[in-house]
Amino acid sequence: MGVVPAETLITVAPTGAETDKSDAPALPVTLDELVATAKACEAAGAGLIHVHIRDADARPTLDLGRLTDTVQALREGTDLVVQLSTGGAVTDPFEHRLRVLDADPDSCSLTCGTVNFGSDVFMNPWDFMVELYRKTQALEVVPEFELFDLGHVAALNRLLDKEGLPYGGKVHCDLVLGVPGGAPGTTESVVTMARMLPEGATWSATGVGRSTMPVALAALSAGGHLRVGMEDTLTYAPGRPVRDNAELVERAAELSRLALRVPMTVEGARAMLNIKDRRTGVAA
Ligand code: KMH
Ligand code: ZN
Repeated sequence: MGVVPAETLITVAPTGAETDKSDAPALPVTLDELVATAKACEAAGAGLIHVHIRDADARPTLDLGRLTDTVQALREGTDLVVQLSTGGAVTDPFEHRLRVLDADPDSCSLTCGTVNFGSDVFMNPWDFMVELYRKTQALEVVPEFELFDLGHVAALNRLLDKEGLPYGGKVHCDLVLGVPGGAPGTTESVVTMARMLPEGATWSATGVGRSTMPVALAALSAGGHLRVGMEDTLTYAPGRPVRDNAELVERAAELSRLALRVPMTVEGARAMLNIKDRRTGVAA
């Protein structure tokens, strides 16, 4: 796991695909709401935004036109690293998930294996992983490897062995813990999975629901970065709903400072991940 870095990349995942707007009115589901959220989270210390979008009825969608407009709007309104989800919703077909990259994001998620997801199944078979990975390399999009379970870490190592390094040469992972069916959101999961990551990889962690705080504290002490947001967490404290995504970023920034690690700037995030600068067309 190595040395604890002096800075913390804070990723915000503001929307997700699972929560209904009617159950969480603060969930950003329109483009205007998403851009306003992104600006507030950038001001609060976020460096990267993990994006799921919704259609006109606030249902999850991977519509390519909407995704393209979203990337452009976030790029115009913020300097955040724009990461599109290729996980989408559990019902999204593989070809739509592959097509996400055509929206020209800076980064995309790439989940390294199938996992039970409540009473659903989030499908990520090997051949799909490889096809998606090759497309990230061809389009110079930096993948973030989403790891829901220990076997996903083994699959990531196998992917890198067989297919080489990602675009930009940096391996960045996100431990997604506490999903019903995946690794639990505990310090033990954080440490066990982080130890198995490829040498030199950077990683963040997020704990779903009540595991948010244990996972965040474990990640900070183990040298990881933080992902927070309403995709994963709807309750700020027992009995108290999250006000908005920015307050989760503010809490992450405060935790980071308490751990004597400053929130990473967006330029720091771009450098750490070796993001191709699509804002100016200048290669990383
Ligand atoms: N919504 C989940 C089924 C990702 O964004 O890549 C998948 C997910 C992972 O959220
Ligand atoms: Zn997601």
